[in-house]
Amino acid sequence: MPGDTSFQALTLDPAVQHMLASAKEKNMQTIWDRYQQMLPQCGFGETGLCCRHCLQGPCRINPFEEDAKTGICGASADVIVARGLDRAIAAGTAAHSGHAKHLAHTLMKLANGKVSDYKITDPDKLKRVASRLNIDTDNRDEMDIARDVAQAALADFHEKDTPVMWAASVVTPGRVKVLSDLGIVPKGIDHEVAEIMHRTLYGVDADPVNLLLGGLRCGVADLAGCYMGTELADILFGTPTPVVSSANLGTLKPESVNIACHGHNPVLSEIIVKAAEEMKDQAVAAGADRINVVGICCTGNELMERHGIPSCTHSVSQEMALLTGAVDAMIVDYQCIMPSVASVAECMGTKVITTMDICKITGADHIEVREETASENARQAISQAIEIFKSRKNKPTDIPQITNTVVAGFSTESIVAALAKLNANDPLLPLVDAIKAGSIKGVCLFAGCNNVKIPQDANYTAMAAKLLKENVLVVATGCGAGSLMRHDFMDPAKAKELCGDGLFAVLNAIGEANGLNGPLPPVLHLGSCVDNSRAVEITVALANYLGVDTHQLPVVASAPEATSEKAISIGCYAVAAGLPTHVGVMLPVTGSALVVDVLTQGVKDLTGGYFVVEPDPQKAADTLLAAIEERRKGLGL
Ligand code: NFS
Ligand code: SF4
Repeated sequence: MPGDTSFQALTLDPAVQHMLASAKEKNMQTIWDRYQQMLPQCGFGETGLCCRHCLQGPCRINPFEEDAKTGICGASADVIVARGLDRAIAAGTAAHSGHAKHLAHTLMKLANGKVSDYKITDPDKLKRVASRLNIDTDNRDEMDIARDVAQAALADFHEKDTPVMWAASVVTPGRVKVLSDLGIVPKGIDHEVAEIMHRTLYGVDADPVNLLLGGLRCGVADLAGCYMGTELADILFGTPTPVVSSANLGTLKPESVNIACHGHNPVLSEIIVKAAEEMKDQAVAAGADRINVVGICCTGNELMERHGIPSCTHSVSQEMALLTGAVDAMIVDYQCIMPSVASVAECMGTKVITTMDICKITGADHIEVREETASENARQAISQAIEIFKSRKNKPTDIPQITNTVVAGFSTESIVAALAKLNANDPLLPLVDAIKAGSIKGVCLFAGCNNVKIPQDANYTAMAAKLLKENVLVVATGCGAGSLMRHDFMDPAKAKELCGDGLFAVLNAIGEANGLNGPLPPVLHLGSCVDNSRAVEITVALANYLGVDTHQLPVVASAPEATSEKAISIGCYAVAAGLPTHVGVMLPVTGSALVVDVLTQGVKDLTGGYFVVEPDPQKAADTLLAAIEERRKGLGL
């Protein structure tokens, strides 16, 4: 089914174009309508020149006028902008690490015999992580090791004498020194978030550079939260291996009970998947052929990478899943869930079910899911979905028949295993050789969201297309991965067409050596947003292998359609790791020339990394290619 091309300016995804036409017909409001109503957006907010950090405010600084150059307390534009950015970094860090802390609690409860719905799925990874944390693994009971790992994870949240382990033990030795010399090794993840709140309070830190360094340290704490989130999820639910799946709205099936898992934490979605398998008979008794679980946003990535569960849609198009009329329940945990889904669901006669104490939505049903009773809670939610299916089964649905083939599930472990088929003794050598020979020029990580200000997927697809042709190995996470998968960038059949010759030859050699009878997909799916840790892990492995530091490698990152504050904190740790990091949406910092200068230039002298803010995808790709070339030269390549 083709899309409605009159919506091309809003989204490149034909399935979403189709649903936008359908929304218009139904006279239903979407995020794109609400964006139009919001225009023109406030220029003070846009440039970061609005402060509400005390009750004397709000203060705003007009960059074009002489009169008010400071807020009422005397805070300059530079200070106001830096404080605002710091709070965004803290919010992103709190979210990623909140997700990781949730997993740490689950692991602890498992080790203490308090839960029966969870198990250690990857004991080898448990041992590897434990060893890296200097936890003894010899002849010890698995649950004792798990308890120590969970203990170490929880200990990383508060201030202590030793640095945050999930930061200090995951970067190169050289990077530890760089970060220590700058005083930006985090002391505790929660501690850093709290300290940002303290220093950005009325009348505290009024030195913009000092504020930005504090923000960078919080960004390193965000790396710890993400890394911990990935590792604990792999231990509990399995480390991804390549898996064939599918994406887009066509993954919804009119004859099935469709459950969309939306949000982030596999602590919830894994249990939904298990309970859905067990409840098939109830669905069949209700007249369905089966229970069809699909994912939205990062939960979609988590389920896809571990189980090959299809991803329905991502980020700005989440309302579209409900508009099909085929979703019987959208079960959510936290983060990136637009409150509007509850009203769309109500109009469509379906349900949004919230499950977490910290994320309730007016108009949604709430079923509190606790680890101790997870399976029972999940069954309750699925029963509701089956009830809704009963009343909708004979009604028409409007599902665009568009699906894309996806090969997902690339973890560091599975990539190394695939490379080992080319060289069992020295798996990284074939990759390093390809980089040295120039058949792979460098690596680009695409991360982050879609943003209503940008035609959905336009920047991802334009940039990835260009970089692949230039033989840059492209990896992707989060809704960036979601975007690229909905445009066939994760379909191995498209590798020849999309990749430059050098890159294709490498992807093909790895695919053939692994018995795939063809290449790996053009873009490698590394997972959800916390799984940006996998990109860091691979980069650090390459740096250690070559005996250099991460800022010297031809590795770059891009969040071309960023939305969430989480994307900002991720950008900060990419910069702290030394990567040129592109953002395709203006950050609210342009009100301060000094802050812009530090982020895009000054920080280079400190970490080697820096931000590139460039809305034009072609120019952005060129800038990243130039950065890759510069680094290749630096390495003598
Ligand atoms: Ni990442 Fe995942 Fe998507 Fe953006 Fe939200 S789902 S954690 S923040 S919108 S990529
Ligand atoms: Fe205004 Fe200063 Fe208060 Fe901010 S902290 S609202 S700039 S008086």
